[in-house]
Amino acid sequence: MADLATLLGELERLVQECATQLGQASSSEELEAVRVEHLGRKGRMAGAMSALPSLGPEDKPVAGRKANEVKARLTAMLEARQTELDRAAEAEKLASFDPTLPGRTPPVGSLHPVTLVTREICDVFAGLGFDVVDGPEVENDWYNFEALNMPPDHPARDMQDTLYVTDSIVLRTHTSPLQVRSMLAQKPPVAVVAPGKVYRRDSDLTHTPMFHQIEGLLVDRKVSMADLRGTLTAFVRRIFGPETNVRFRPSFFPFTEPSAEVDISCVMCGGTGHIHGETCRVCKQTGWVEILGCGMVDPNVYGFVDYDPELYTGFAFGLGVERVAMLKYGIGDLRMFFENDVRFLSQFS
Ligand code: 2NL
Repeated sequence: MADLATLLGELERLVQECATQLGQASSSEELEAVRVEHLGRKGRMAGAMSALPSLGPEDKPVAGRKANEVKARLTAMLEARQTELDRAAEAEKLASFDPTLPGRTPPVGSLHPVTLVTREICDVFAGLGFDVVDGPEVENDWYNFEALNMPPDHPARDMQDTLYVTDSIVLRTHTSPLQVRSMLAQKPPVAVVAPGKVYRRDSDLTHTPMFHQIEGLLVDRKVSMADLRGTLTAFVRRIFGPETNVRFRPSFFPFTEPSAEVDISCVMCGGTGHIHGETCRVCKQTGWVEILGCGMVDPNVYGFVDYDPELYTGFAFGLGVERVAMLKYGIGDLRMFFENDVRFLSQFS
């Protein structure tokens, strides 16, 4: 016959010893070992309880109650110690790094200078009431040449200059076809700017087979050369600064009459031709740099889009985006735009 007092004593000792061991346990693994030793299926608790059946009938409920109480205390002790260990581990983790350090900035990328300049130019014209249009880069030759007063025998249509897809389909050589499409789609007044990629059969230090152009067109009653001069002067001063001077030189394009090329006072030397006592490399000492071509829309063009040339006049212009970007940012080499070297590109964000 087992003795109740011995059993109760054993249970109480178990609690004491568990407490001592828990104080020394310093990891989850050690904690688990303590739990198994005391509460496991073959542990000390189970061992002590094996004496229960041989207790007297009046002692059994007393021992049973004590056993439940001890079990609850052991469980609570184990949990409390686990929480303590978790906290200590967390504190150690926090102490091992400095949360006030700045962190690593991921590379976020930036817009290509051609994109930036395209947007800037289109924004200026949008502010003047122009619509921004786009359309196909592969064009029927009617839109690219015929409707622009360039008949089949025109020299610019030569295989030497144009990238042909078939006999009558080309990679657009300018964005003018977008403006032809705009005129076919609506009656005057039309005011559009057409940015986009254009293609020419040309490749050397200063020419790439693909480059970016922006063309503009305004057609209405009584549009004059003075409107052209005023609009382009305002535009140039918005892009290159209010001190920029402008001059118009007579020129020729098949789709405008009269035609002109526009120079601006050199962005590098301010029009003096010299910089830091040396001749300016940008304007080659002339004080001027060419920025765009323009003119009054040739009346022949109106015939192709069914506008009455007696009623309407208009102006048009075209410029190369890479060229504007080179002047604006002082980039000396056209190839920079196409190499996509991040050290170059990241300077324009
Ligand atoms: C340049 C300058 C230019 C145009 C483009 C144009 C468009 C239509 C009608 C008339 Cl739909 N003209 N565009 C006009 C003048 C100059 O580009 O340097 N081009 C080679």
